[in-house]
Amino acid sequence: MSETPEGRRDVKNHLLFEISTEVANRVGGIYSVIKSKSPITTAEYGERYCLIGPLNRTSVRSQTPSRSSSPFYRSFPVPCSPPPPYWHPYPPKEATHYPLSRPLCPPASPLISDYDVLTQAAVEVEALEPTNPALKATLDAMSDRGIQWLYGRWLIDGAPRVLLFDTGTGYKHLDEWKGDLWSTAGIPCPPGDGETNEAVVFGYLVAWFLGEFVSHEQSRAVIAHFHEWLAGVALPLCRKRRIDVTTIFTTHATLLGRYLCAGSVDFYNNLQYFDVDAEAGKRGIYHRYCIERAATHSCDVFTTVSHITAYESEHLLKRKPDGVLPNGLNVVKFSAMHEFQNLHAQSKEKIHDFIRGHFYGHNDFDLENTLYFFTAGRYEYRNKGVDMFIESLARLNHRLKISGSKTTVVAFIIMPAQTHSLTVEALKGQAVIKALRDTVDNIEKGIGKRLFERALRWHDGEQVPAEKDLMSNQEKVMLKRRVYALKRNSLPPIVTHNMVRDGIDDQADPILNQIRRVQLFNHPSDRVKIIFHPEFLNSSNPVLSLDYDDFVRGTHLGVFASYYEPWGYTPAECTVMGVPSITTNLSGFGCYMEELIENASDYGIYIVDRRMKGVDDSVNQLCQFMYDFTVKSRRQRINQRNRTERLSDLLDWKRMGMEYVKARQLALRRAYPGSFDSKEPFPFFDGTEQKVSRPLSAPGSPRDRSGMMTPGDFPSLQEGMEGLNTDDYVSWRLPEEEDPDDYHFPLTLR
Ligand code: G6P
Ligand code: 1S3
Repeated sequence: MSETPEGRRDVKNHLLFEISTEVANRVGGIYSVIKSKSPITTAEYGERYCLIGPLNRTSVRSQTPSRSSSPFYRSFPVPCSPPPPYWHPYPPKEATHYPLSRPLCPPASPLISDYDVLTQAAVEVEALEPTNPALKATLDAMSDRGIQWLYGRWLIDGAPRVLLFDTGTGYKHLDEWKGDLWSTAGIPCPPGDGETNEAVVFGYLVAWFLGEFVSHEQSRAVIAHFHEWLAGVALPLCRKRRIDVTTIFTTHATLLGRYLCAGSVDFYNNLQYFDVDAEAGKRGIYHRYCIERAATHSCDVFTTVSHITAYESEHLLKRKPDGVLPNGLNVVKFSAMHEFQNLHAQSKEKIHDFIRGHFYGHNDFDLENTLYFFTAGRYEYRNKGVDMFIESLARLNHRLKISGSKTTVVAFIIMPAQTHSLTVEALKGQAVIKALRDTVDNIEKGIGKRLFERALRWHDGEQVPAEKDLMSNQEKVMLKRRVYALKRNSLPPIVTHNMVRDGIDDQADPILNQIRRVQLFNHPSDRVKIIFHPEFLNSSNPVLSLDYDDFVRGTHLGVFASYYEPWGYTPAECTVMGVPSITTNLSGFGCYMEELIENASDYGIYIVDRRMKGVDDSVNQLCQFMYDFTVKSRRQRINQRNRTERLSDLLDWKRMGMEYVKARQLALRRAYPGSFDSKEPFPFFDGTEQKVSRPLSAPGSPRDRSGMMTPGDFPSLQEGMEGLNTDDYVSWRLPEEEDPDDYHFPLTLR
């Protein structure tokens, strides 16, 4: 990468473009990454930051991307097809009407109907007129060639600027671009792969934009940060066309990793032996693999999200990442510790309500002595460890039974699959319980009224009214009818929805089949009950009316026994909500926590060894973790939740974001070495007002890690970092444990 003939580009006030197909497009984990990272990135860059994505009209219109309708699903190699393409625990947001202050730029053509744009803008983006001259000139030039786009503010925390290209307006060049990709980069694009076509069109539009933009903006350096192979086509183009930008590529998983793990391959022990081209070819993804590998080798700085995926990338993509950029979260702290504990109790009460309905006629277990476990994620049966979860639940059931435990575990599986409706039983359960509650409320009111009236007329020497006289005959009949309605000849159902798999019924569903195999049928004698909710959680759901966050808060333990999990947001989300979780040492999150905390299980992070142990031993370890959890007293659970919640600063972007800073620093230094004097500190931030605030820092920790580096440290990311003040990010330590007696325990403690 050369510097401009006119002189050096200003690296200090450089511009940052972040490119992903999940910008303002709720699809999966990458959406969570860029959305939750937005506040710290906009705080650092302000107007110098812009996200680039496709204008995904189809998914915008339907609000819920589906495999067939969304051009930007990542296809999954799941043998138990067809799962929903993307999963995220949060259901799509309700559309809130947002006034469009400006028209779409350029004026809308029939290709983007007002309806489409209004819906997109209404949900996520407020349209803006570009004011930056270089941006305006570039977009005008693209408009003149018939490319449509939407520029505006993404209506999320930080309100970053976004530029969404309507890929539909670029399809007229598809054949030409496919030919060019073959002749310039040797990447083949067979016909009939819509996902790759989208990636090609989007990639060419982005490369076009960047090339044009840097010809107008000649004074400042530009960093283009690409996420995942779907956004990666532009990378070889930038390199071949010698576009004067510096590039970063972050892969959030590898294509081959997903495909191989979903099969029955001993993935981790054979990583270095796979014939990657042949494996990609066998699975019909050779051309996609070529794009991913070209992106990996064309970028200035190559990164991934965890060390385990870095290792995988080194072998499957044949380049050792320069660093690891782990995923963070926007941590919202409550002013007092007990607030999140209260939220747990409130949400748990709502789950109790659901359970009363679901188990009507079989409410023979004590809810005060019931624990809620759950797993959640995209329906990747083996990769997300559902197979192991169900097997270990069966063993847990056996152990609880033989130990004579009074504890009941209700295990939820929240994994969207193909369904066509809620089951009649699920709806009926909630209805009969509601009717019973209404009747009891009415009787209660009637009894209260009668008691009051009789007490008013009470005279000396009279008996106080007897309870049996307070209930009218009509009320007794009503109550009997409600109680009889609770009779049920069948066991409480496992699944809340009618499932369709491969167009037939639920016979082919791997989760249901394994539940059948281990015979966890919600029998009264079972100490472990299972509920499979194959849908997003949503507070407007008539059966389990809770949003995902509220549901998680109300549970006791999240279980994520993943086999393939580059990072894994689900256990991280549990942690910041103070909910203990079980993860594995094959997940990026699990490895990170294991590395950082000596006695992780004390802090509510249990890590199953799926690396060194055989499958059976891992299942037993998982079962043991769950069993140990069931014997904790309420007080122990409360204490553990407090400790779990205190880990949340570890996952805050204020700390994790440092790795992104380092990657950008490295990219600039690689592209513009002459602009840096290694002896002088690199003036990273413009001024103190843009500095990311100091994370919680208190003395003492389970392991003395003072002076520790941040989680992604790789030697190359440290290149030229001597002068960079990283104190604000790296001086984090686990806060001192407070005296448990500081916490006000309720009287109901066991
Ligand atoms: C929170 C609430 C307590 C409640 C407890 C139940 O700590 O503040 O009032 O007793 O949760 O905990 P458990 O683990 O039994 O759901
Ligand atoms: C990927 O999404 P996934 O669920 O397909 O990217 C996420 C964000 O980096 C990551 O957390 C997850 O493990 C990956 O698998």
